[in-house]
Amino acid sequence: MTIENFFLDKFIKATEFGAYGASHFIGKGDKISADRGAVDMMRQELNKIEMNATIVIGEGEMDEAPMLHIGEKVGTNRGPEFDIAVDPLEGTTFTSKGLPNAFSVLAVAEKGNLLSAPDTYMEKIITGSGLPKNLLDLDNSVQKNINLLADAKNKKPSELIACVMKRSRHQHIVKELDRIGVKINFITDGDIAGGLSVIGVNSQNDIYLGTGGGPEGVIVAAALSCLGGQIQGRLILDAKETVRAKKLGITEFEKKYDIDEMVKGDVIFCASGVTSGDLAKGVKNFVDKFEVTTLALHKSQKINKTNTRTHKK
Ligand code: VTB
Repeated sequence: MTIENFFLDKFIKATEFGAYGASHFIGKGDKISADRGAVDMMRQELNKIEMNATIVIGEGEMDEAPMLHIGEKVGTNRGPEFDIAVDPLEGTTFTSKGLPNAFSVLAVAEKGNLLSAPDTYMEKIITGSGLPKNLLDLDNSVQKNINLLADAKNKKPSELIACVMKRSRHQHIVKELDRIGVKINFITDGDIAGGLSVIGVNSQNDIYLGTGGGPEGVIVAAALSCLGGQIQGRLILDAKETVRAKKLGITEFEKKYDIDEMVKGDVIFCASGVTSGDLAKGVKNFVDKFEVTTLALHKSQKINKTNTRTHKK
């Protein structure tokens, strides 16, 4: 089964309006309002779509904040059954500080085809296309993974480039990469864009590694499944989060998920820029209209396009 073509445009509209909702708060130092602005607009658009959809990746569960939460039903309640992963504002800090690389993003699959995970941390290793399946492993040493990747890419380890989010929890990774002579491109936030930086023949990076958000892990997996990349992820769950994970159907708490276990079947992925960045240009606000740019992927239709549109306010 595939997701019908006409849905792509409707999901693009959901992230376009999500981005617009956040854009009022660019540079205003208020992460919470920026997030809420994106959530409200995205929800409004999702609820117009003729579908029977459930948020499986979102911000917290039922009893939390007025966010698009895990388990929330969206759509008109008529039509096909979808599972949706949302990050209405990826880069709340970027938005509040007026920095590049904030966007509104979602991924859609048919019911049961997206990993439903609590919003905890996830260890991740991400690589691009054209590599043997499941080449790298989170339980390998950094050295071993780099050697495997270098061999597969016919390069020397010191010719590889890694993307790492700047966090003290990544000290051991950085130390190892330095020792091997791998160049590191640090990001301060935003590991969806960081993860996607390994894609393409002229990709900026060869590998992304480190621990970031679990929701971001599933969303990037959805995009990677359209673009031919790979990810391995493992949720990091404390006692309380283990209880939440159980409720969502997770039974193996230390499982390493390969891309095919996070995302199955057809996928739609849309990311609309709030501030300009690697994936899309930012929102331009005019008096009565706004312009917004979206990276849109639809796996079964082999669609990979960047779309700029104008909407009335
Ligand atoms: C992660 C990462 C996101 O926020 O969730 C990060 O996946 C928060 O990490 O892309 P810390 O708790 O270490 O700050 C982002 O960078 C942006 O939402």
